[in-house]
Amino acid sequence: MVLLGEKEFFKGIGEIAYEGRDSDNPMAFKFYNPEQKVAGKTMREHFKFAMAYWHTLCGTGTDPFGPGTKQFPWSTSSDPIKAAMDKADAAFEFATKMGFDYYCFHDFDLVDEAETLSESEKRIHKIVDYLKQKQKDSGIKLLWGTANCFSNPRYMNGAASNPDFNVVAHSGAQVKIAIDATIALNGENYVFWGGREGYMSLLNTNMKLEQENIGRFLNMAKDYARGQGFKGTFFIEPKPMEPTKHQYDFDAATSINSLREYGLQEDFKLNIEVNHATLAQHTFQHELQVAANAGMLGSIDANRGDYQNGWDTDQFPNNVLETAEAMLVFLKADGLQGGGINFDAKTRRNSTDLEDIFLAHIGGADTFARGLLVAEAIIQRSNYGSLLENRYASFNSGKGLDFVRGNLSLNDLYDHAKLSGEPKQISGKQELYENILNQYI
Ligand code: XLS
Ligand code: NI
Ligand code: NI
Repeated sequence: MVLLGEKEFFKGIGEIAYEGRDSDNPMAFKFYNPEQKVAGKTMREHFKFAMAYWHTLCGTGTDPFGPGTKQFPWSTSSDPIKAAMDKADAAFEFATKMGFDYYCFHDFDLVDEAETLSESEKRIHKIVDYLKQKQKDSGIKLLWGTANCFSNPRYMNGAASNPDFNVVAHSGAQVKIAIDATIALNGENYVFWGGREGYMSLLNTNMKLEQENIGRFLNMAKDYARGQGFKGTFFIEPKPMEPTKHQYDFDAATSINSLREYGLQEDFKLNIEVNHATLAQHTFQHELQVAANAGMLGSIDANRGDYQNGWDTDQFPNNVLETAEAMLVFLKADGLQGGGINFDAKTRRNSTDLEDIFLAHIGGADTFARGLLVAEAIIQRSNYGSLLENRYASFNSGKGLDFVRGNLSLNDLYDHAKLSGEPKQISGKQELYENILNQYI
């Protein structure tokens, strides 16, 4: 049963069902079958799909060349609380119809920011009460909350990294309120994407102080949330550039290093976004692997970029080949720690029908489902696992094993090399691996 508020916003659209790959129904899943078990867990459990409030409910299609193109029927009231409640009704109607168990938001996606901090806080409290009821009625949960400390002009020089302490404090207040909201809604995680934490010119920047301040700030936020009983995980979402030229959380490796430097490695993990990975000149799977290696693969922002463009186009995922490769990493890492997969993606500016939002999410969910099925098949049915293992077989016995155990010195390597002579050439067989991947698509 679809639980609705006073009105139905997505008229004529029912619950999206799994109909299998032969279905011609555009409003049905072809691969995402929530209850189907893959590698020991249902798809629903693996993915924990979430609706991203900002794109889905607030993204009207503005770009640098023109205003929004989409008239959302939930944003019509001039009363901010009424408008926020309508938006929440639309959000929960959408997630319910999609069969998604989660949603995620920035503070001011929920309700418009007011003139003063206290008035904004009051508004957030009101809408949080409303959302509590919506969560209760629908069973939909909060995957994570976050604070938008980058859109308001006051953050033009950064938030926690701002050269002015007054702005740092303001963002602290905003993060406190957003953490309170996340806890009140039983949010499972809390995200920090360093919106404008970075710089445009080194000439006017004290990089060391800015980064140290971020470390202090994140520790304060963590201590506050833990003090309030928050048990969830904090995520850093790396991104190399845009809006600033040099973002401090450039990529997974950089962010992991910062977290260790700040002493936050026990409480924080990473939220990896596909398009941020590609902007950093990495692949999505590379970033997942880096996070997994550090035990920090926390959550995923699903989308894709455009390889001919250099910005965060936030398109919906549709590349099965790349997603399958990413799902190989995902399955081998035993999935995500605490997080899920939210669609941090927007329909194109000229996709103006309300149903386009459904079509986009259906395609995104199907892409991940198909990728997961391919990855499972490769792991279970092909010789991929043994091929990869054999590539490193020299470390399983003899001197190689001694090396891995840390029992050799540089002199031991010297002796070994002298004894064993020129190493035999061993092919990397990349094309074979690529063919296996293709075979299971
Ligand atoms: C922007 C980010 C943002 C975060 C949440 O590029 O992806 O949407 O996910 O603040
Ligand atoms: Ni994101
Ligand atoms: Ni992004």
